[in-house]
Amino acid sequence: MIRKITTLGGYIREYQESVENPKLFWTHQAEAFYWRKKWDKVLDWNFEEPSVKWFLNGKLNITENIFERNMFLRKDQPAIIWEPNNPEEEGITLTYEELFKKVNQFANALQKMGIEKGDRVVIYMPMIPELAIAMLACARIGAIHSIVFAGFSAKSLVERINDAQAKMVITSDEGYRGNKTIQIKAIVDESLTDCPSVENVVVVERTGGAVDMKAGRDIWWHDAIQDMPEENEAAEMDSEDMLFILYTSGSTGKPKGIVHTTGGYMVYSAYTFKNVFQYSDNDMFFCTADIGWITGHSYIIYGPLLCGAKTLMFEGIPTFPDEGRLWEIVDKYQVNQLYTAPTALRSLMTYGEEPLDNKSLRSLKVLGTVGEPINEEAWHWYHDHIGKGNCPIVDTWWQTETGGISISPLAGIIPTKPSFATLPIPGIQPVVLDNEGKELSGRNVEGNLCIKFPWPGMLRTIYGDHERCKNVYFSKFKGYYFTGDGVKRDEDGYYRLLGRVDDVIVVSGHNLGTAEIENAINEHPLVHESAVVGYPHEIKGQGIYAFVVCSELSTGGEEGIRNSVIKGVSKIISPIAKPDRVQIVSGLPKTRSGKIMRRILRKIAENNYSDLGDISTMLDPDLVDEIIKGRIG
Ligand code: 7RM
Repeated sequence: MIRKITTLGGYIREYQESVENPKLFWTHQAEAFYWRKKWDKVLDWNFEEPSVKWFLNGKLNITENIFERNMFLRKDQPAIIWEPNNPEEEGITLTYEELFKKVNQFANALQKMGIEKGDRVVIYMPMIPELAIAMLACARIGAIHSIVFAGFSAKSLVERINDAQAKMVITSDEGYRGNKTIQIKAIVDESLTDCPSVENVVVVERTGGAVDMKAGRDIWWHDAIQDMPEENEAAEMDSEDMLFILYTSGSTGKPKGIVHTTGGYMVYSAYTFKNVFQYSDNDMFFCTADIGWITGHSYIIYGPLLCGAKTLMFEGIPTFPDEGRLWEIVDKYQVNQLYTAPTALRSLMTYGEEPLDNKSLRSLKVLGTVGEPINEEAWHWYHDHIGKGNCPIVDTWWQTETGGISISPLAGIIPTKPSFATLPIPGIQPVVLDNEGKELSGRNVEGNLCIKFPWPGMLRTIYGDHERCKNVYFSKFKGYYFTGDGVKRDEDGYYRLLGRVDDVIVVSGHNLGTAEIENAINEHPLVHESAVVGYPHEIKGQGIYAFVVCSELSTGGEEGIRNSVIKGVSKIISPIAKPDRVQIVSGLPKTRSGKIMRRILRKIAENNYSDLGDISTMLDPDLVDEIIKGRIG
């Protein structure tokens, strides 16, 4: 069992230990797991190549740590609780034993179809239990899963399948999302005309909608598992064998296949899950992310299941059939920990408190956020209306590349402060570097967030392109892992994330983080959300361009809002941070995971939008034309 930190003193002690003797610290954590053969060296690393190896020559299987290790205590305990898109449809609960059998059965099916250790399998599926089963079955037999969020286009899917040279795609006929039905298999079919490496496609029947099945290539899931035994001997994996590849968009357009390996990722995802959320036996944990993102990998599946937790998996969206859906789910399953994104909160806030009217929400103990800075207004709304003032908020900073939460309060242990991710997780050694690479020590400093010592959950490489991994993360600041984020360490030693460093605006020599300005703008009562970018300005070097989404227009109309937004920023931060241009828009261009695409807005603000680059990950591409039409300047 992973030990849980329970007091602030405990955190301080454990953090110190993790810095003074990281190898010993992680040895203790790793010993909580079942290893077929123990490692003979804890860590081997250098950040120049880079090369990072944890628990060297240790042999294990991550699913043995989820199933065999939990079976004695939790055989009949729910593992995955699945809530369908349509609340009228019945949900599904899989106990540890039931899930284990299904994973084994599908693992056997994969092997029968010729999938071997090391083969890449792309999973392109809606949020249904088979997605979890498929992913764990891959891990069971040592195949490398690469999950692609089922909202991605055929073109994005092709790019990922080909980069990974996947031998198989696992998908479903269609998917439900709110009141829409998504043609998932049709997108796979369209993609596969350009993917010669794929030999087979396994198709889960979700909706029963008509699909084309290509003879010799496509096979139904229910046929594939026919007569398959419910036992499967787990493949013996080396600690540093690849567990999965997960693609994340890069600044140059071509997605990066982030590689995570078995031993380190296992230890790190479980350790952070238990400690950050302070999960206790029998709690119900609900992470609203899609498993297609790292948040879903680490905190719907691996972290919770490794800890023997009950993890809720939701197929639908927060606004279907109405805006109270998330809160209804919290009450229905008596959720104890809720983990979601600020963007979801900001959009739910716009419906006011009415969707909360007949909801209790009293089961909640911990609230979490991830993905972007949470502005103070959303923080307070979450705290007051969802947590009823009783639940600590963990603002968790991390990345696909870090594998798990890296800077965050431990719930109820580290005192929180709105819009601060607070302190590093034990084992994480963050540093603030100036642009010349000098470490800024002490309090009240601001600069580039880097990490100076390896941790078990960190990426090992970019699949097929180690040179790119080196260039992106290990070259700008020699000897450090560079996160790409700007950060401030305040007078309490707390970390506040300031957005991507390429989002810094330099106005008349002053460095301003976009997040800080956006925060100030969002305090305006009529502002729903905003995005700030820089544009070339003759006098100041860069001017500040704000795109603002309003819930309604005040009596003064657009002009009134513009003026009050500018006044507000001036008062909250300083007149230096005053936006030069404020454009009211109906929405912001976002990725499907909810991140604002500032790259696009920057080009529009710079009046240079003939080539916007890859916009295939954008949620609502129609917005772009509207924003260009309303452009100021
Ligand atoms: C987990 C995830 C990573 C980027 C990261 C940041 C931003 C994530 C926070 C945050 C401020 C947070 N992985 N980010 N969490 N910024 N506060 N709590 O989102 O690979 O998709 O994105 O997201 O810029 O570098 S990710």
